[in-house]
Amino acid sequence: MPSPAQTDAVPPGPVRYAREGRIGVITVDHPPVNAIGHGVRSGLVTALETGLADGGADALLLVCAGRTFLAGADIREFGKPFPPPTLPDVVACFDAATKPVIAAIHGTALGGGLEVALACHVRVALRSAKLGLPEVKLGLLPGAGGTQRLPRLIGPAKALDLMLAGDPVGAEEALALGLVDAVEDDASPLEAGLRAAGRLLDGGRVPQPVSARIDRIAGSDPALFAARRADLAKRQPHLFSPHRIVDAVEAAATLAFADGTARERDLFLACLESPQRAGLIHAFFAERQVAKVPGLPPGTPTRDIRRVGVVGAGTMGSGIAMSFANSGIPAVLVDSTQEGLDRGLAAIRRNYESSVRKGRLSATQMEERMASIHPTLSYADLADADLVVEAAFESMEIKQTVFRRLDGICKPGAILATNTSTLDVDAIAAATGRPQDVLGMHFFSPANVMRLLEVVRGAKTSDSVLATAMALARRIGKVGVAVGVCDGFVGNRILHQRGLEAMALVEEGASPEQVDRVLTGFGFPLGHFSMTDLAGIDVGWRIREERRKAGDPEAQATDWLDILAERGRHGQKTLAGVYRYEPGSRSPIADPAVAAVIEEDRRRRGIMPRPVSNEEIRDRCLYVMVNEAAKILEEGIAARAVDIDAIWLHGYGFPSWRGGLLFWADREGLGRIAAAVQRYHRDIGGPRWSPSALLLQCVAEKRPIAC
Ligand code: 3H9
Repeated sequence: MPSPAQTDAVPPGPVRYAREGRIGVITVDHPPVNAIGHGVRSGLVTALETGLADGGADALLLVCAGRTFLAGADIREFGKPFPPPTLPDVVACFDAATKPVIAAIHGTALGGGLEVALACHVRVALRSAKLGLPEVKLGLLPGAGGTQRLPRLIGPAKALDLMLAGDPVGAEEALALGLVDAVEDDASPLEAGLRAAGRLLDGGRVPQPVSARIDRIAGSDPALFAARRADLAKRQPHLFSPHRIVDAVEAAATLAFADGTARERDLFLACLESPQRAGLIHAFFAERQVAKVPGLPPGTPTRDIRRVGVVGAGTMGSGIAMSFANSGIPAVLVDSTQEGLDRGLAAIRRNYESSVRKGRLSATQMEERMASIHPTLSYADLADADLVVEAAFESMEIKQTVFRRLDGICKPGAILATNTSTLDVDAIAAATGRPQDVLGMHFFSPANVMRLLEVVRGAKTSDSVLATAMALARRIGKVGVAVGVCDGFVGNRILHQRGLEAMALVEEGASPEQVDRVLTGFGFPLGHFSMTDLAGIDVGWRIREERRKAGDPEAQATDWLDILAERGRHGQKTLAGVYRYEPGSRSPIADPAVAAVIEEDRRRRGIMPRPVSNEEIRDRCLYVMVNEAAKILEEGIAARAVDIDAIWLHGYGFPSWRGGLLFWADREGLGRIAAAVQRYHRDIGGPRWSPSALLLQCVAEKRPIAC
């Protein structure tokens, strides 16, 4: 189909108008994702006015060029003044159009983009399109009429489901919901839109604007809103915008359209002003920024990864193999015993079966994924792997032996990665004759679920190996963050310091439950000790044993956690750790037996317990993390504050609405943090409280550490 001829009526810009027969075509062309910034907003209004004035156009079609329909408001503009026309102004112009307007959707129609489409008379989507209102993930609500129009189209209950989850739905589901009027087999959006416009004109019946429809909201049950509020109070007590979404949808169901829209505007502005909005938008850009590694030129050649190997079929190795299988990359899974291999495969199958039961995976997909994991006892099967991830026991001796073996078997150019969480990647690389091809790929448990991947660059790792691992991370749906070599890298190094502080607080008189309550109150999904139970106390115990052997001064004394581990209390997996667990439940229950072990440990050390305030727990647990993060930046182990923020957001459940550890630290006040660090250094001591020079420098220069 020829592309519409350009008229001279609208000057070149991100939006153009042209006519195709009886249809006036408005095309938005604003790469990469057609975000609705100021230029697009004014272009849309001008193009719409041109189309309405064009005597040859009986209907108007809105389409987008490039890979997607409008991806929403331009997020970079939030927090700055919005020059008119605002997005609600644009949407109002479409709503009031005196000719039928059709939106043809491809790629993703998100947020304000979907809201523009909702103000059109008809929506047609390509079968591959996705539609959603993800504003809640940015601490916002749909603020361009979405909270008022969507309930009018699909009913308040479904509208709340969509807006509170923020996840997009596919075109078929959108059709079933009534969100779109037709789904077209994949053609160009222009072709699909012109076909739909032709049908509309031939049929002669133009649907009412969505704003005028009331059948889906008439007689809405007020109990719906009360139930949603109660559910949010339980599930997302910290979050601001979901509650405002319920208020706005209730307004749609109870007020006239104009009044509901005014209410939406007030609620949107309240969200816009909230610190949570700033935090969540920082988190959004952090995820994208970390993909660009400083010093790694864009376009660095990457190696082709078609087939991978995983060494070790334990919890980590099985999860890593699943991560690859889930992305269509076949994996050879090697273990040293048949028993280990069987156990790993059984765990993988159980995991997939549970996804099938929950409807997240079809039985056929499960079998395809199982078939793409090739179990073997023979290292020789790794000969043609393009990349091998070693996930053996956390012991330098074992890892060096594995790497020596891999070096002898793997083809030249294969990348050899270690999943170590604490050991020296350079020492592991030195066991091979190809240290340039070695790096760390540190997955987080459960590896098939957690999005973080620390990509550890060794002293000799080549640019192309690093670039390949970063690209692979994206391909398997992970957030890859490049870090340097040090004990624990970035995430676990900070976690280790928090762990020492949490232990010290318990020794001084706090209970593990109190420490955990303070951390979950801050917004972490799990407290420190619940997380220890989840990871397994034996893992940390083994690491502490390595540290003790290595003579680390902070890890020498056996503590009450070691005593629990020695007594077989290894955490959730043994139904007993710092807490106890009922079979089949993950809910921690405080255990007097553990309180007795702690008490005994205090007596042994001659410590008289004292009451510890929640505020002290909060400050000590968080400030010790900030101090360590600043040292990591100082040493260049992380290149930017945003890398540390992304690591804690995606690997350790740092509350995304707080933006990230260092983003939060700036808002908490670096001066306050530095003063406390210096005080704790004096009163508590230990290397973890020695103040970071960078932290003190930022305070002296009155500059933020993050942004
Ligand atoms: C909203 O609409 C509010 C309204 O209700 C009310 C207003 C009054 N703005 O993710 P990618 C950039 S709130 C600015 O790698 P993909 C992104 O940073 C908005 N920039 O691509 C990156 O830049 P860079 C609701 C944006 O193909 C580049 O585009 N909408 C925006 O993997 C490529 O992004 C959303 O929340 C934006 N809206 O995924 C949608 N979106 O190259 C947010 C992207 O410099 N966006 N960028 O790093 C997405 O979910 C994904 O980007 C999308 C494409 C699925 C569209």
